[in-house]
Amino acid sequence: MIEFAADGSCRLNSPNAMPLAAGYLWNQKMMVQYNCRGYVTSQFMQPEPAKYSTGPNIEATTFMQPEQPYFSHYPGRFFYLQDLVAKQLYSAPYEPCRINAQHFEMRCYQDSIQWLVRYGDIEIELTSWLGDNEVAEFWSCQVSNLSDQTKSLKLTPYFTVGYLSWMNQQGDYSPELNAIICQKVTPYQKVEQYFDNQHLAEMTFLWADHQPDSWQANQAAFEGEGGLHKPSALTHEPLPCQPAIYQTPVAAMQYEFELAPGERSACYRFAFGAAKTTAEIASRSKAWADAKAPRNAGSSATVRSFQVDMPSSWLANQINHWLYRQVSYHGESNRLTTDPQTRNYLQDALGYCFVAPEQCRARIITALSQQFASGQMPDGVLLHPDAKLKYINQVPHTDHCVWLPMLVETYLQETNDYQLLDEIIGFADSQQSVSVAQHISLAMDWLDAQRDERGLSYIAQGDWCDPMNMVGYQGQGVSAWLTVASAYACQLWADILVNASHHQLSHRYQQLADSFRQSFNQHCWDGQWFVRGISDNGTAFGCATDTEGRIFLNPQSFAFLAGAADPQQKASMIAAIQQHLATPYGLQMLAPAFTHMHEHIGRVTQKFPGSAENGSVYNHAAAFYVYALYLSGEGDLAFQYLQQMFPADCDEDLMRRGQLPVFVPNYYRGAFERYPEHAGRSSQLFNTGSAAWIHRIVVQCLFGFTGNQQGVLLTPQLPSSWQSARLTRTFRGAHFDIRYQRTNDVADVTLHSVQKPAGQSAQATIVGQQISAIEAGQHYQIEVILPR
Ligand code: CEZ
Repeated sequence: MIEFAADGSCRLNSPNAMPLAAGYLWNQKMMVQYNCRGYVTSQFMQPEPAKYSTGPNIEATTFMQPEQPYFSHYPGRFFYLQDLVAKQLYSAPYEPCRINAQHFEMRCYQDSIQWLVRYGDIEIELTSWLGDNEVAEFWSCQVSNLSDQTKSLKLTPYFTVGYLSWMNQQGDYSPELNAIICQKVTPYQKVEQYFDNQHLAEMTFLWADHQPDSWQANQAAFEGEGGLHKPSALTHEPLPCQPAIYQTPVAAMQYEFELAPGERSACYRFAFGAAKTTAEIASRSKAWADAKAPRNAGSSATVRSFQVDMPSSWLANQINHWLYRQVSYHGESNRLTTDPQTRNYLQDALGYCFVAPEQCRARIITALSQQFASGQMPDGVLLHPDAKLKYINQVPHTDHCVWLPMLVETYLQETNDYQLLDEIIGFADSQQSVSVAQHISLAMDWLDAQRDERGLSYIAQGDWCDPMNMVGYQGQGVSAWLTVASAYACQLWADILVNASHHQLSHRYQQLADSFRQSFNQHCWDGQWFVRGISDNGTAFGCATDTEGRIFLNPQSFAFLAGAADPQQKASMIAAIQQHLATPYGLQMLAPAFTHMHEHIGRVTQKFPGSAENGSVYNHAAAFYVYALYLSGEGDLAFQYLQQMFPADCDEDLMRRGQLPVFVPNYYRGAFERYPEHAGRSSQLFNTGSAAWIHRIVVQCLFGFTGNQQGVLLTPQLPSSWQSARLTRTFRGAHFDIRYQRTNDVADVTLHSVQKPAGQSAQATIVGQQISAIEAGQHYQIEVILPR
C-alpha cells in the first residue's frame, strides 16, 4: 500500500485505504497540506495567517488543528476529465467524482506532490509544488491516451476559492492576465481596521499558461443541481464564462482537445495563490511561465549533510528524508505563526540547531530579548513588530523558562560556541542589558521564586500541558512535573556553567537543582511513581488511588532526566509505565483517559478520551521518556518505544494509523483500553515538538554522537539485535562517516580512525570514545566496534 522509492519519496497506492493521508509543502510565506484525494488545506502569512482558499463558510482563524475532518465542499484542487465519446466523467486525483481508478499513485517528494491516476486507458499526471518565497501553488497536468483510438477529451481544473467575505466578494476572468481573479474585502467593522487592512492580499488568482476555451467563476452555477460530483456546468458545453457577482467564487477553466492513440497532451500549468493587485499578478506571472517542477531527486542535499543506515530501510527513510525535513520545517516556518508559544519556539530551535546552528543561535537571542527583567519568559515570542499574543498565549503558563537550558545545552553540543553566553542583550520591560548567561540565570531564579512553602512549582493555568488550566488558577496549585523539570533545567545550567568556568555560579544552580529534586521527592512520590500535581484545593492527582488519570508519563520521564529517582524508584516507574501506558502504537501520556470534567485539573479532562493531551500517544511526551531511558542506559527499551512513534512497515499498522510515513504526528489516539479499535489513529498534525527531540535522540542517543568541548563523544546505544549501522553527518563543518559493527572480539566499544589513501580522510585523534581536534572541512571516517 505504501512504499519508499530509492530516492526516499513515499508512494501511496489508494485514495480510500487511508482517506485522511496527506503530505505537506511549505516556503517562507505559506504552507500547503495535500490530502491524497485532492482536498487541500493552505495558509499564508501577511504577516498573520490567512487563507486564499476556504470552505463554503467563513472559517475561524485558528492554529493548525489535529484530526481535521474533510467534507465534500472542503477546499480542494480537482481536475475533472471527460471522455466525450465514452461519455464518462472522472476527476483526479480522486474527489469529487470518487471513481475507482485502475491505477492510483500519490507520490510525496521533498519539494513536490505528484499523482499518477489511470482511468481505463486515460492517464493523468498531476504535480504540485510551491513558488520560492511567494504565495503561489504551482500545478501541472498532463493527460495521456493509452488506447489505440483517438480520444476526444475535456479537462476542467476546478480550484476552490470559497466564501471569502460577507462584505464584498466577486470573481471574473481576465483575458489580459489569462487568470481568474477573485476579490474580496476582508470583513471588518472598526474604522481603524480599514487602515490596518490596507496591506492585505485580497485577491485569489488562478493563472494558466494555456488560454482556456471557457471558464466559470460562479461556484453555485458551476455545481448546479448535479452536485460537485456531477456538476451541471459539465453537462453543457462549453462553460458559460460567468463571473461571480457577490456569489461564492470558484476558479474553473476548461480545455477541450483530442489525443491520437498513444499521444500525450500539452502540459497545462497553473499558478494558484494570493496577491494584492492585478499589476502584481501581471509582473509575477512572467516568472510563472518558466516555473519548473523541482527535479524529483529526493533529498540529495539533506542526504549529504545527514544520513543514517540501519537494518530497517523503512525506518531509515523516515529518519533521513522526512524527520529531518520536518525538523527543518519547524525551524523555517515557526509553525506559521507570528507568536509561537515560547516552549515551542525554543524546542523547535533545539531541533533546528542540527540543521542550521546559526539560525538557532539567533532564535536564542530573539527569545531572551523578550524575557522580562524578573527572569520570567513570556508566553509567546513575537516575531513581527505588529504581532500580538493570541489564543493560548493569553493564558499564563509557568514552564517557559525550563526549556532554555535544554536548548542551550544542545546548541553548545553542536557548536561549542560558548561565546554565546557572553552576548549582551536587553529585556522586554527594562532598559538594562545583560549577558545571555545572566538571562538564563535569571530564568532559573524566577523558577525558584515561583514555588510554594514545600518548594513545589506553582502551575498557574498550565505548564507543558496547555490545557491543564484549573490545577492552579486560584494561585495555590502546583505542578510536580514542573518542579522536577526545573531541577533538570538547573542541573543542565549548572553543568554548562562549569564548562564555561563559572564555578561559583554553577555551584548555586547545582544547589538549586538539589533543592527542586528534594522537594519533588519528598512531596510527589506516590509509592510506585510520581504524581502529576497538587491542585488548588490540595488534591494530588496522578496517584494510584485515582480511577482516571492515575499515572502521567511526564513526571516520570523528567525524574529520570533530573536524576531525582533512585534505582528502585526507576525500576518501579519503568514497570508501571509499561503496565499502564504502553500500547501497540506507542506510550500514552496518561491513563486511564479522563471521561468527564475534573474541575481541579481542567480543560484537558474535557478532551475526548484518548485524543490529544487526554491520554493519547502524545509523541512529544513519549519522546521525553525515550530520551530519559537512553540517558539511563536503557537502550533496547528506549528503541522499542522510539520505533512506535513512526508508522510501521505493515499494512495493518498503516491502516490503523491512517497516515503517510512522511512525518511524525503530534499524537496517535490512545485510550487503548476503552477504545481499542480507534487507538493508534493519527492526528495528521505535523506541528509537533516531537520532531526536534526525536532527531536529537537518533543522533545523540541511538548513534551516540554528542558534541562536547573537545569534539565528539561517541556513546552509541544501538539495539542489541543490530549487527551494523552507519551515520554520516556534517558537524562543525567537518564530515563524519561513522560505521558501527558488532563483533565478538571486543569487550567495550572501540573506535578506530580509518585512514584512506591519498588524503581522502583525515586522521582523527581518538582517546577511548572521545574524538578530538576536529577541523572544519576535513573528512573523518571512523569505525566503531561494539561488543555482542
Ligand atoms: O498544543 C500543544 C502546544 O503547542 O500542546 C502541547 C504543548 O506543550 C505545546 O506547546 C501539550 O499541551 O488544548 C490545547 O490548547 C492544546 O494544547 C493544543 O493546542 C496543542 C495541539 O496539539 C496543537 O498543536
